[in-house]
Amino acid sequence: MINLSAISKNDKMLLLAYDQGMEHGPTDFNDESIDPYYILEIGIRGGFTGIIFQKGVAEKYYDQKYQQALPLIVKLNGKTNLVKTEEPYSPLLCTVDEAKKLGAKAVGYTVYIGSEHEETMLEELGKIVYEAHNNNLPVIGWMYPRGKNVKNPHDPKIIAYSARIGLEIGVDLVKVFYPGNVQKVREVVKASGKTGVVISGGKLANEEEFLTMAKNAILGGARGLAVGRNVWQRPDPLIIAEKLKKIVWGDL
Ligand code: FBP
Repeated sequence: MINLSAISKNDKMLLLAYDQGMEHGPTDFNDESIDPYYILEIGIRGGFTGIIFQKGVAEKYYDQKYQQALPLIVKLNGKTNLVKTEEPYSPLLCTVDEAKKLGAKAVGYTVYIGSEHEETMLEELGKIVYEAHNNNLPVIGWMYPRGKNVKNPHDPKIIAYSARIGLEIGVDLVKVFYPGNVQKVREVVKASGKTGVVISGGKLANEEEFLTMAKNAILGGARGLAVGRNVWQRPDPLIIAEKLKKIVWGDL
């Protein structure tokens, strides 16, 4: 089994997502967060166990200084939000080999479970798992239910199904939506078996709500969190990072 130790601490992880420039565009950013160096500093000073970039940002900003202190996760596929299709597909933009050369300690790939293009994404992910594991790199599956076949992407049963697909296809970690409470997180964790679970952040939420979600995720057995906007869209990201660290590493 592939080891997740390169992107975790004591088996738990706090990952900082910063691929939103591709997925949503600069409207997610302000004058500070538009700069990848600002995010890298949050990653290091906030004690994150990994930073998630698309390959272009990784190539231009993941300088040596960061390579020592903050593990890189390269997101291999991506899409914009300009094409308003009901059936999303996220094409492969980077190979495992390129990610490895950029210094990645893990790779990520989004599957829109339920989309009419699901089969293409599952096929691509299957190949990525093979290549990444041959290179001893863990794979994180962004398992996001989407498309007109999915009535409610936040239905805990659909989230558990998405997590299970991650186990079936061989990813080492699934990044899934928060299913709503501790018991539902437990069910998702159970469905994903030996594949670990990290919970996604979503749009900037009220701090209390966000921290409750984080606590429930950990209490339910998730291995950690993979969040972006709820950290770097706040005026002081290091304060929320401190609170998240306490939750993830045991001070509930
Ligand atoms: P956030 O914590 O900011 O939601 O980031 C998590 C993430 O999965 C990112 O990696 C990705 O860019 C974004 O959400 C995609 O969001 P959506 O699919 O809802 O547009």
